[in-house]
Amino acid sequence: MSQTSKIAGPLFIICILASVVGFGWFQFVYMPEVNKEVIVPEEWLNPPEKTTVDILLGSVDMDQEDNFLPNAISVTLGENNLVTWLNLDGVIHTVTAEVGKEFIKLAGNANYLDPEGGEFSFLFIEAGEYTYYCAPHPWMRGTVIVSEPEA
Ligand SMILES: [Cu+2]
Repeated sequence: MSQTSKIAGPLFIICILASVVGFGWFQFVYMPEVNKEVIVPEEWLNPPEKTTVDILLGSVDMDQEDNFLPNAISVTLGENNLVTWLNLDGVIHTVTAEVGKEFIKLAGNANYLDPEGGEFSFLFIEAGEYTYYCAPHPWMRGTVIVSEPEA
């Protein structure tokens, strides 16, 4: 018997075992984790208070100090985590997200808010610090800090 054929048997068994373990992990650990439903408390989905960020008249002017106002806000889940941006300027602006999978999906570069009254709302349901900007006017920047309610 050659050297090679002596280790072929054990190697084959190790390969089979590794496959079984890998499949088991995929089927019973990985997939349930991926398919797990995220349970969001009812009040987080229907917060009693609204939060509004105005896009001020003249925001298109790079030298104007205020554009998103307030440009940094803090909200609490279940209280005021529905944020609405209202465009009061005479030109189109965007709310373009930099952080958060769902926020980025809904608030992209083409998330245009019409002049004089266009709005965009987003319900934050995960704590974190979210930044965004206006795509055509990238000096316009804002932050939303989302916190869980205190227990
Ligand atoms: Cu803009």
